[in-house]
Amino acid sequence: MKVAYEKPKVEKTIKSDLELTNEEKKELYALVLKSRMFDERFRKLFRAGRFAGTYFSGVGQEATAVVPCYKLLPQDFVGPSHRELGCSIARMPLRQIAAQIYARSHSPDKGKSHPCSYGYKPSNIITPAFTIGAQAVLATGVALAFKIRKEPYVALSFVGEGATAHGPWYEAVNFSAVHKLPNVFVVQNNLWGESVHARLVAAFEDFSHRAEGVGMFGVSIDGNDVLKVWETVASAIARARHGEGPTLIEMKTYRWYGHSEIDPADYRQPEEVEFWKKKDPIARYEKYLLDNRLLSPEEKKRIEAKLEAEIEEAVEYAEGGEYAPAEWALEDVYADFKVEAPDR
Ligand SMILES: Cc1ncc(C[n+]2csc(CCOP(=O)(O)OP(=O)(O)O)c2C)c(N)n1
Repeated sequence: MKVAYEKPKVEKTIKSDLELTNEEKKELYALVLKSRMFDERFRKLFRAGRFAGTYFSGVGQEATAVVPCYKLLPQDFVGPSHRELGCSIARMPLRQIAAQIYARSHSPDKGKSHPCSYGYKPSNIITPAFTIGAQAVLATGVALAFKIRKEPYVALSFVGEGATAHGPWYEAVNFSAVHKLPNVFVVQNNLWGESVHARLVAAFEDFSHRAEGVGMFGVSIDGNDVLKVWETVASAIARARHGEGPTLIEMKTYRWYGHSEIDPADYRQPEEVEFWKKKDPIARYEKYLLDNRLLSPEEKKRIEAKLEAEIEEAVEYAEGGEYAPAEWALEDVYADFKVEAPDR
């Protein structure tokens, strides 16, 4: 089969983005806050019975998902897991996210997936497979294609620490290391995989050790420090774009609520939750911006009001939609393309 492939045109030089401008720092603040406000609103909507299924909140770990996706190129690939609302907040219209959670037919997946499966083709976000760790396998395959096609793009994947104990994730990471692929593997260590503590998943504390076993560069950072996450991810992305291979980044963080909204999370001690709430990534970043006069209290209020209105508009959009008709169930299951017999 011959595939006519046209190399896309992109700027050859990638602006060195390790330093954020003051405007960008503020933009990033508005994005992490958007993730927090949207997430808290949707927890309430679920509890009020406004949509079905369940809801996976990422409150407390927003920096680990929003920040890596800030300023990616549209062609870059993002493989989120179930808790990565933040990736989509950075790369997808809010109303499309809301419609996805409500499983309405005008959502990008036409209302066919489980809530929190925020796939969005226009910005290369793959829908989470719900087999935890699977997005690392997909991201590795995509990164291999980028390398073969000599394209300067990167493929990011996101998993919790629990998923790193699964074979497919490890195989993907190993393959990427061997072939020096343009991947960034984010591991969000929020201490718990459902009710299983990280101690029962690995015999070490720092999940960046997983990188050593495959000969990959790995680093463990405070995932609740917005600028640290930025700096680490931006340099990993720059390395990947310049053919220097993949990076594994463990981000230490915490989910404030249960695994999903139907989990009371009573396997955790209240002191642990309180300890981590004091490390709130958004409050810390906000303090940094206010202390350095990069943000004023008035601007903060204006941003909040704007976000509130945007979220309400997204809820209205979702609630105004219909469920998908039953006959759609078998559509979009197989790709519709013709395979030509190879010349012999
Ligand atoms: C292969 C597989 N096993 C089990 C599950 C059920 N499951 C869904 S999420 C989850 C916990 C994942 O924990 P972690 O990877 O640490 O991510 P977190 O939920 O903490 O973000 C489990 C066990 C699944 N989806 N896929």
